[in-house]
Amino acid sequence: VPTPTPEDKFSFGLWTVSWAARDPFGDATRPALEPSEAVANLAELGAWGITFHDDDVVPFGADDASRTAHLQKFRDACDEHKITIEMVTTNLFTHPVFKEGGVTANDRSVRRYALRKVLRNIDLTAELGAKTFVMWGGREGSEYDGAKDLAAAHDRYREGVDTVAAYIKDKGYDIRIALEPKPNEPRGDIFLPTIGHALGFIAQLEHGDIVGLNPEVGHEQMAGLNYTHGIAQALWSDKLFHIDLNGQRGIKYDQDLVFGHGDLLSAFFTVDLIENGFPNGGPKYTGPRHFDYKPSRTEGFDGVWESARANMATYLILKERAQAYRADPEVQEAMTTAGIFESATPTMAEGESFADLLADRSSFEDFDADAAGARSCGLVRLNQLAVEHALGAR
Ligand code: GLT
Ligand code: MN
Ligand code: MN
Ligand code: MN
Repeated sequence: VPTPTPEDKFSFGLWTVSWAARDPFGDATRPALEPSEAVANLAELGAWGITFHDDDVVPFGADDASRTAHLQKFRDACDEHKITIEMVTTNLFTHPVFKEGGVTANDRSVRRYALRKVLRNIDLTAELGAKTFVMWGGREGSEYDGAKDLAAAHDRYREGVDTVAAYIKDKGYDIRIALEPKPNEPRGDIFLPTIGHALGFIAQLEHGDIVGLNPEVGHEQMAGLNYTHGIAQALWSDKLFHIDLNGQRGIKYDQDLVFGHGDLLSAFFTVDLIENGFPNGGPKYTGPRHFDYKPSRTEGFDGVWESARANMATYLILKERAQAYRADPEVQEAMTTAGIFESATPTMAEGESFADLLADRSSFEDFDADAAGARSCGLVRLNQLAVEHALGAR
């Protein structure tokens, strides 16, 4: 099993290993973990980076002196263990004030408070040198369709994100915003439920040039969607700013399992895309390999560190397997047969007009649709080669 090194650029949410495992039905099964202890243990395991919410490090409502002290202790731990703070995010979901939403709350005073909390956190992000600012709108949504003016709510969401982005530009900060979609939980229905919804929203922004996505494996799969396809479209749109890797088993509550402990073959193709890129070239993801998971409630601290290790080990194994898959001449041949490389050829020839296409009898009048319909695409063979590589049988 490969061992991770900082070159692998693995990072973790501070809230992942620190999760005390309280769920809606049961109390915490583990004691709270000191942020500095989390940093030390992750570094020991080979992680490169860490991410956090304001409230993960500084208790909500702390005064300025205590805020400075908490942040200093955390920064010292990161410096000591050579851990990079690569992303920062804001907790707009735990305190009851956000129960009806943060930047989309019906109550204007709550929205103004939420925005102030975010802007303060942007300054902190810049101070710490983190380049990505995630906005996960866990409380932006509703349980009941009549609970919101849905157009006004989207206006307020746009106003909120644009205000944050405008502030970043005004200050000259080198920070990009990454929106994180999720279909539901904690709200019955959350706004920007999927990658596609979020891409559509970004296109409506005034400052959308510095706004992209932080898609999470489990969140897309909770909606029955294909994560690899989703991040592919985000990449193709130059909007894949960050990723949240974890595992999920089907359409149910957010499981936040270890990466690969959900749909393993999907994880294989996700790693294949991240590490090897599109078969015909194109944009590649070069950001941190960030894990957002929860160590199962059944585990003590031994299990917490085992699960942190497991995320990285599984990723590295899949990376080896995906590289072997692409390098295998039999796979290359199967990909050729399947038309993967032919798909890169534009449908219209260079300079070809509509008139040329309409005049090309071979494309329609003389085209044998029945013969084309009868062809074998070779996709089962290609997929079985992927399965055999993923299983280490080749
Ligand atoms: C929360 C959520 C995650 C988000 C985090 C960012 S917080 O744990 O479930 O998916 O990435 O706010
Ligand atoms: Mn999740
Ligand atoms: Mn997440
Ligand atoms: Mn989560």
